[in-house]
Amino acid sequence: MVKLLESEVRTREILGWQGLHLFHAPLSSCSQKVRLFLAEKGVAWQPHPVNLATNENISDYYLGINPRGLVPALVDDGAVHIESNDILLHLEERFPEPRLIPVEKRDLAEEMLAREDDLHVDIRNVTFRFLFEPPVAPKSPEVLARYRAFGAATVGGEADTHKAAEIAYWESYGERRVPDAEARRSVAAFAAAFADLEDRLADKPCLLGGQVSIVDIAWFVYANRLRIAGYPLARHPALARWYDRLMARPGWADEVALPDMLRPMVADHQARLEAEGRRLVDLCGLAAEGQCT
Ligand SMILES: N[C@@H](CCC(=O)N[C@@H](CS)C(=O)NCC(=O)O)C(=O)O
Repeated sequence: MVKLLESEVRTREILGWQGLHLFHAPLSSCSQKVRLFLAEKGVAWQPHPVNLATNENISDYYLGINPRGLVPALVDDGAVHIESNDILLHLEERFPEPRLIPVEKRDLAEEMLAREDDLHVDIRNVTFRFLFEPPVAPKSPEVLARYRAFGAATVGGEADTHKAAEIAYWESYGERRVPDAEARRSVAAFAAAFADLEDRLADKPCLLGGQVSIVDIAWFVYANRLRIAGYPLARHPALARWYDRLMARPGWADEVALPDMLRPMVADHQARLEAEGRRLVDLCGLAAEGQCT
């Protein structure tokens, strides 16, 4: 699990914080996952919203908490945990009831979470292509210089490569945006993952069996993002039914709904894509399914 050493926490004030504090952002899929998990556990937590649009995550303060500059980050009685799936595993240990990882399925759960994490660049591609398009240089040279300069160079005592990968992504973003081939590849990666989930759901209501688990939470967030992006979930009937059942659980639909302030931007973007014949279904040669948002 990715936990920072105390010496790596440069924003020292948080070391004295008691209870659960979550640094998160509304539309961040990884934050949605952790918030849903906490709601299912019925645990109280203190929110610390981080504005990604203004690069608040690339501040001395936040990089002093998560040197990777990513949300979410959990501060639990002064200890910093990063990486959403590791945060969930930590929370499951800390608050075992209700169980969200069946004990006998822990290995499978970790494997399915790892597969979900592997698709993180793909969810970003889908978001930046089919929900909205960030400006050409969402992170200016000054912001990137800050990114390089602040925060610990190690995470959990080990030299960290994640920050360099993030910086490389943002440095080249302006030239490439999300090219057609990359968008198609990302959607195909989700289509393959959904086909696998479809098989798993053939004989059970949830991905690990009869009860909602950590794996349902994680994949629900991705299924929802793809649906909003215009992916026809009905291509996978059992998955679509599973999704509808989860949407009906108290609080789930609200958690993953597009924030009101983003709705006009997404609607404009998707109207433009439709007019240009560049929606997700057009680009990927899929049959459309009703309204995307
Ligand atoms: N593997 C990380 C990925 C975290 C991540 O990439 N978070 C995104 C939001 S979903 C972020 O903070 N992006 C920073 C930015 O947009 O500048 C995790 O699971 O926590």
